[in-house]
Amino acid sequence: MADLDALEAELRDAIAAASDEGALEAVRIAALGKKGSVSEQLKCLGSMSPEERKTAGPALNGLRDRIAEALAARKEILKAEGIALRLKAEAVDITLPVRAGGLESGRIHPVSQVIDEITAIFGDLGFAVAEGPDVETDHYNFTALNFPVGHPAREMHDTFFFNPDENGERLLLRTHTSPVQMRTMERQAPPIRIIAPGRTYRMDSDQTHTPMFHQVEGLVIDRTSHIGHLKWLLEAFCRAYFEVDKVEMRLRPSFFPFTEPSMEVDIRCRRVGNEVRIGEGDDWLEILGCGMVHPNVIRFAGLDPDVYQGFAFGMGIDRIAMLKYGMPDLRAFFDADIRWLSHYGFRPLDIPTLVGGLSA
Ligand code: 2NL
Repeated sequence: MADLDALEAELRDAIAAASDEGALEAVRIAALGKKGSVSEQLKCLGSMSPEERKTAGPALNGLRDRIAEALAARKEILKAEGIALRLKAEAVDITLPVRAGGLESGRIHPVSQVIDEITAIFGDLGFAVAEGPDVETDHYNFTALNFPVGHPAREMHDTFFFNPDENGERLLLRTHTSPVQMRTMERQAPPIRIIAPGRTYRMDSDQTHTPMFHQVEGLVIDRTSHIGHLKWLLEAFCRAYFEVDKVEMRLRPSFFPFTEPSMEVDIRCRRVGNEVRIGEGDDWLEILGCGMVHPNVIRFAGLDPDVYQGFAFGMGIDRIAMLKYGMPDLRAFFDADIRWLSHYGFRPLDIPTLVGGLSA
């Protein structure tokens, strides 16, 4: 019989030296496998005398058990090490910082910028922002706004209609944001001070018209607001929006079904190329329409026109964006050309505020 102590020491060295589970398995086969060094010794037991076997048996069985134990222990260690190695190799560093300049490459679209500017101005004056659906009913887009059925004013809007339902009623794409004001009047009690910016749609497409465009309307309803307040408000708005100390305004009589009297507002300007200088020069620039809310509209909203009155105004956002920022072509607004946006767009963190400045 071989020197069992020497064999055990040799096997323990081999187990300790095995650097992965494959190498360890090779050591196990070499020791405890069918033809392994320990197994070969165990085979010798058969040819021993009972006397010899009495001491050799327990010694060999003990060796086999200790080696099996050492193999199992080493296997546990290698398994843990393997997992640790994989975790390290497959780790994803979720703490990676944002690439330098990432925020700088995005741009705010001029329409969004101008909506934010208008919101900052009217927000400061105590107005809330109201929203409503783009897909409207004939009632909210026309009837409730005092467009009589069959009235030519309905045709003026070049409306996109959906197919009629079984009752013959047609939904439509709103042609102005006035339905939002109507819905707000129905929902909340006066005093009401809101602006309604958003997308509007008309079947119109040329150099100065796109089928989808943007409007903002304002509405004030209480017991005493009058044209004097309206005029002051619009002047304050124009000064703030065009970022000038003075504007000169001109009110011209006009017609809208939902206001009476109705007016169009021009401001004094000088044109220099694509840009307009506000408050100087000999030109007049038409910038919005307004008026006192028609008693029929107040009544349609469920309010008593002998108690409540107010005014409303509306303007084209795309148009006043072009005027302020000197953009020559309206259609570029909706071409989704990244070069145009890089040129005319605004930096995301330059959020318009009255104290910080509307446009940086
Ligand atoms: C324009 C003129 C205007 C209104 C919009 C309005 C809304 C309600 C009641 C009364 Cl619910 N009026 N809106 C009033 C006057 C003019 O828009 O030129 N927009 C581009």
